[in-house]
Amino acid sequence: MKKLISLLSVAALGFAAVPMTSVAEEYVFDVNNAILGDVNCDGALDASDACEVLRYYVVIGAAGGADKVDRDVLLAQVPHLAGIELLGDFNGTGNVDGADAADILAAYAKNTGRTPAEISAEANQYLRAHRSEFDKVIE
Ligand SMILES: [Ca+2]
Ligand SMILES: [Ca+2]
Repeated sequence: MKKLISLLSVAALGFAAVPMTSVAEEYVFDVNNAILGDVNCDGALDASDACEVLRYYVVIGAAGGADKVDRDVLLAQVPHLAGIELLGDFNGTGNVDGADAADILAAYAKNTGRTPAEISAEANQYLRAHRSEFDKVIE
């Protein structure tokens, strides 16, 4: 049921360029309960979302811009692409970049009272856990 809601929500928003199979398998997106910046759609805004925004930003940066990156490359290297495209523009500038990641971390700190050191440790833990995926992006 959640997968169906995900599929319908994304389809209703007109994101036809996103292959539905990928969306249905990887994302649980409820448009009524979406949290801006929660790009991995796990219901919480935290350091992992900032890491995923940075991953996306690195991929589009390597391609020379969001308008130049091959869609297949994005889909292969950015597992939370639909969430990033829907919820990643945290600061409302019209594009998703490193500033959104920084602002997500700042909001996470403000919302939770965590210190920069604690948040940095969480981000490092997330990056270590997903190291093989991030290494592919950097290669
Ligand atoms: Ca999240
Ligand atoms: Ca932005």
